[in-house]
Amino acid sequence: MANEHTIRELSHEDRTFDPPPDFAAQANVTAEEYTKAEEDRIGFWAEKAQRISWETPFDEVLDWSEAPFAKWYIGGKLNAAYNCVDRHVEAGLGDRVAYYFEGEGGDTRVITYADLQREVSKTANALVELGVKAGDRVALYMPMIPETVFAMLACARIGAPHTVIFGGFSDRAIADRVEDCGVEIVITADGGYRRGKTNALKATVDKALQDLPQVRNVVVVQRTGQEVNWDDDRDIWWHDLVDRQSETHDLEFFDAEHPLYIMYSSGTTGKPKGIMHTTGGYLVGTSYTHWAVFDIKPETDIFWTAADIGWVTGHSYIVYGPLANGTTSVLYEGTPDTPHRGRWWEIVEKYGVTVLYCAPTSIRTFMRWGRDIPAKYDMSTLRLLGSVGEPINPEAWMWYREHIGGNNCPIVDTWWQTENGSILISPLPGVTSTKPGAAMRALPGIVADIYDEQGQPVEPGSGGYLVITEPWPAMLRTLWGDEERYKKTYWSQYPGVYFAGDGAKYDRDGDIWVLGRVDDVLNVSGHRMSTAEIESALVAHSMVAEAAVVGAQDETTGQAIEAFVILRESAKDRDDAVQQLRDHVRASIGPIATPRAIMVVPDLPKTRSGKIMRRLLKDVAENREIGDVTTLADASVMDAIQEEMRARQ
Ligand code: 6R9
Repeated sequence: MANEHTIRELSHEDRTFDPPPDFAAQANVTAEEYTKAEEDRIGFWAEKAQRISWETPFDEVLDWSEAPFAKWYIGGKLNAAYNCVDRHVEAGLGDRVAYYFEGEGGDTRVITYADLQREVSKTANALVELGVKAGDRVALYMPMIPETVFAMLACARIGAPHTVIFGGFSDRAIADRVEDCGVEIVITADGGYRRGKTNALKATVDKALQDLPQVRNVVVVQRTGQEVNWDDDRDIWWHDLVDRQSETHDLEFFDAEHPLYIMYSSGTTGKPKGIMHTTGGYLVGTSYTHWAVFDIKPETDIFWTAADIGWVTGHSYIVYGPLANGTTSVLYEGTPDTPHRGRWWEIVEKYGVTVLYCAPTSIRTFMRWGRDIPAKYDMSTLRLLGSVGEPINPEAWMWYREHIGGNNCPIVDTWWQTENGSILISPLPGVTSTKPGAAMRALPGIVADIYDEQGQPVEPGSGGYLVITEPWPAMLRTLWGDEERYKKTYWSQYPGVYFAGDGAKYDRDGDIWVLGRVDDVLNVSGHRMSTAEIESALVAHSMVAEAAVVGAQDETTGQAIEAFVILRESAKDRDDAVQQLRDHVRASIGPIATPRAIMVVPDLPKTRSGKIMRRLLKDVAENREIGDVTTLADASVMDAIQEEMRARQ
């Protein structure tokens, strides 16, 4: 029986899917990899480091003597951009395509590794001309265009850590980040394309920098051609600066622990955390996991991470992992419904995408639009599908498998965080028998567990807090300028152990299910439950495309469950829907999980990476002024929900 310190297991999944035999037969990784890593974890990571080219070999794999401050590959020297670009050209692969770029409006560019080498070298020379030195931070506020990759790699090439700010964030968010990490150079564009319209980026940067004279230069890519204000002393067009630079740039090599980038992650409270990654361990982690989890065959695969570069998923699996492995990727600028709802599948068909990696929020959106749309395209090239960012509801997993993967692609549900740098928990596609909705187990070389409040591992069949008990190469090294917060946030709940802040459970077979942020755990009459499982029960109903569940204050039960649902286009009768859904949850989970209220809404509040922001819904459910919305992808969503709420009262 679940006690008050563990999260109750609400659901169980009996469906399992073995890797298709022909897939397993050709897979990069076999089950022996787990045994090898268990026998000698440090030796395993020493071997994996050979995927990377080191100018000076490292003499020690891990120094954990000043835990929780880790050092990996001590004494090693390397250059991240050399590993992602130059070494492939030197190996004779200059003609291989690095990116098929697809603009939202249909403009395209094909960028080979040789092109990439020239563009990155030119951009590096440009940054040097602006006085950027190793260690200086450079901020990027960009659309999803090739120049974003050129700029990131140019920074890496000269040892200047980049901090990429998601192009949807506000001037306030830019100002906070520029100030926190002492940025003096910002790279942006006049604007980007979003849903067929242009959104202003330069204008937002101008506003952000009003009171920040520390920024010496703003480099501006011309993307949309829209009108921009210009400060002659500060602003420079990318084409004026970069185009005239030399196509070669002399490399310098950096220490394995040299900072590669800082990525800000907003907590629910307090100022954003500057998560810092370094060079050697991060490249080893992203390269290895990209190869193992996505079974990458660089000669033949067309890999597509359909995510934003401003999210860690883009850093690790659009840029560093795929390029370190010499992969051909798709880079798509726009939204899935521009100019029509089949855009993604058109891209899969056009480029013959073999491996697709995206977020559950996208899959649920496609479910809402209906299966007829993907059915119109030839997607037979797909051989593997991935999911990241949130728990994937079992029904969304099944839909992905059937309607996108044609029932023969393994699905890897990959759990990790900005802090982790690379995937930590995931099936291995040629090895694992997968279950819809489960991230399954830690990858080889990673040691994860689920603890109760006292720090004891929980038993199969119950839940608690997800922890990583041993350091790993791509882990964050600190929070920029705030070592105390680093220790307190991640290493203080259980001494010496990384606390992820996620709830998780072991199912009866001992496989891991990640249940989302611990702040999202509900407590109804003393029963601790996860929002994810109740949401999955709702999504399992044929009328529902998406659901978000929150715990709202309740005088008798402590908290009561309130659900917000988006109906599928095929489901219309709303009054009847609410009653049916309440009965459905009661029947599938039990009376304890019956929502007090279910509200049908047109959309849900989400972050840039598609995570539902439950705290805003909680504000609505508890009749409060809604909190900070600066990291919301589309702020108008909350207005629509409050409108519905008023109509209901
Ligand atoms: C890569 C990324 C991290 C948080 C993480 C967790 C949630 C990510 C998940 C998942 C369940 C998965 N999360 N992947 N939850 N299953 N496969 O998303 O990084 O933006 O830092 O978010 O996302 O709650 O703690 P980040």
